[in-house]
Amino acid sequence: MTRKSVLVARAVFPDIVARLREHFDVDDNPADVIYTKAQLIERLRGKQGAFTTGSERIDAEVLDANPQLEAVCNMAVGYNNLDIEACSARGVLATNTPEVLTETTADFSFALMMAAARRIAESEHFLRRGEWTRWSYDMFTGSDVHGATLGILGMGRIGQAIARRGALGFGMKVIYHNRSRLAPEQEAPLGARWVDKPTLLREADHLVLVLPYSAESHHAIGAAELALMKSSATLTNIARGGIVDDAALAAALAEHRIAAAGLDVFEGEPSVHPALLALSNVVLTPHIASATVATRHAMASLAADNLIAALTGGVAPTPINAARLRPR
Ligand code: 8YV
Repeated sequence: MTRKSVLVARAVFPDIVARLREHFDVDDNPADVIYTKAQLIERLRGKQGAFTTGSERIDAEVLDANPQLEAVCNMAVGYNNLDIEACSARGVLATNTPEVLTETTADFSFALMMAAARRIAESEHFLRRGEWTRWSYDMFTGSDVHGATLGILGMGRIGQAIARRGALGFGMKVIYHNRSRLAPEQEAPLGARWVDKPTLLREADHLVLVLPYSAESHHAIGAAELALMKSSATLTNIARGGIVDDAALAAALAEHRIAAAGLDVFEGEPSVHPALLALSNVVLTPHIASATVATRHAMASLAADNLIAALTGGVAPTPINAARLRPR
């Protein structure tokens, strides 16, 4: 059997690239160049497999220019950068990396939520500016996380891991909204209650967004939704940019219609809406919810497992479209 070729589209752990080299001819990207679409199409020439991250868009145009492509393995749980319908129609297997990042991203949602609620970034900047000269009773007073109502929009694996932390670790009352309700036996240990979206927005003290990005979830939180929230509430987004209307959020924060926000993802990232950058009641991080060494390595390893299985006649462990794949 002739050796297959794969593109590793971004820089990743050297041991992962080395493992791929045991099976394939590998074109990797240690300089970590972000390929334009034309460069991506060119780089994929003659390759049967692609190891991608959220920064590569694989659409019909890329696939049609590379009909030899058999598998696209994304190092991310979210896959809005992949046109799954286009992949399925061309018999291209797409895979993602669920499970391995669940607990790490759930941890990070709490880090952001607590930083927003307890004004950690804002007060740290104040201290560094040398403005801390005395104690005062209301200096950087925020809102409690323990015992508060945690609202979760999107209740997949990560949403459930966040609920578990809230209920068991912080004694929070957990409400959630999701298209599909959890079974009562899943809700019970989380103490979680399904509510409709307006109720979620009205009742949450701390709202966390963990739903996948799609045409339906675009601007799921805009001016109208923000208007329903408590003025003391915080909003945390670890899901995807575009789920929140960033301009509307910046306006709500500036007018203190909600208290604070913690954002790890942005519309048009790595650009960040300038109005958000100008505000002190928002904590901004550069899409790092899954960024622990162990978790990023586990993600890369799972993406490699998928690629190796897909191109060597095995069964990819975490396929997205295996059931919908058109035979090649
Ligand atoms: C990734 C993520 O770091 O898994 C996801 O969906 O958003 C992050 O964990 C990012 O997408 C890079 O691939």
